[in-house]
Amino acid sequence: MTLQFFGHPFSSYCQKVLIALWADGTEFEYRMLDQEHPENMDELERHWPFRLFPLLLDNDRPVIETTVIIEHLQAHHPGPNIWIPDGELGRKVRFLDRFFDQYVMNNMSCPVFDAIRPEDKRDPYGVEQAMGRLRTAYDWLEANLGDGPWAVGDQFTLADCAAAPSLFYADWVQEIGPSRRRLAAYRARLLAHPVVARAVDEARPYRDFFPLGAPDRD
Ligand SMILES: N[C@@H](CCC(=O)N[C@@H](CS)C(=O)NCC(=O)O)C(=O)O
Repeated sequence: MTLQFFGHPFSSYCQKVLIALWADGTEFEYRMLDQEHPENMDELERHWPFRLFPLLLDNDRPVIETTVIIEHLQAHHPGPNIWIPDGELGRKVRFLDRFFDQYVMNNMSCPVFDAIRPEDKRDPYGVEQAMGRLRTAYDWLEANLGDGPWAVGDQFTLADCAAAPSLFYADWVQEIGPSRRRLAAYRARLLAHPVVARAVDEARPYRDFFPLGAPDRD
């Protein structure tokens, strides 16, 4: 098999890439990063000593960073979706992809990873800052997202691949709430998309892993 995907179903960044792979119907071998398969983590580390995932191996060539992986898929394993359109629309997609990764996903991750640190290594100030930035991100999205259905209009793109897992988990950390109507509706549309629903379902058995406690919904 040409493509090997190293990842875990509960990981938000892994879901970002899985959504693109599944939406295109691209075949790949799933190299699960779990305790039953230590050889997969060893191999990931050989390619990427930061041990961050997902990682894609394409004919033994490592492709790293989710945005770059999806660009690589579009260039070398294209399917029906155009993940990054040309021109101005593409620049908007790239901006929103960065926005969801940097301002939603990473701020959402801060309290999650803080909760699994030893108690004397926790960073309440950093968590407070991240939660504040997450609320700012929500307000910015509420004011700046269009009416959809997707991040840049009619086309499901890289920006939506980034948005789906980041908004899914972010709402568990800090509720979007009914006052941010447009953002809440966008999250609901994302979760109803068949490949996003698949990502949520495949991660469902691992909800006990969520360090802050997964809410009883979604
Ligand atoms: N910027 C990276 C982020 C990857 C990332 O942070 N992945 C998380 C999983 S969602 C991870 O590997 N966490 C393990 C760790 O922090 O040790 C990307 O887009 O691929």
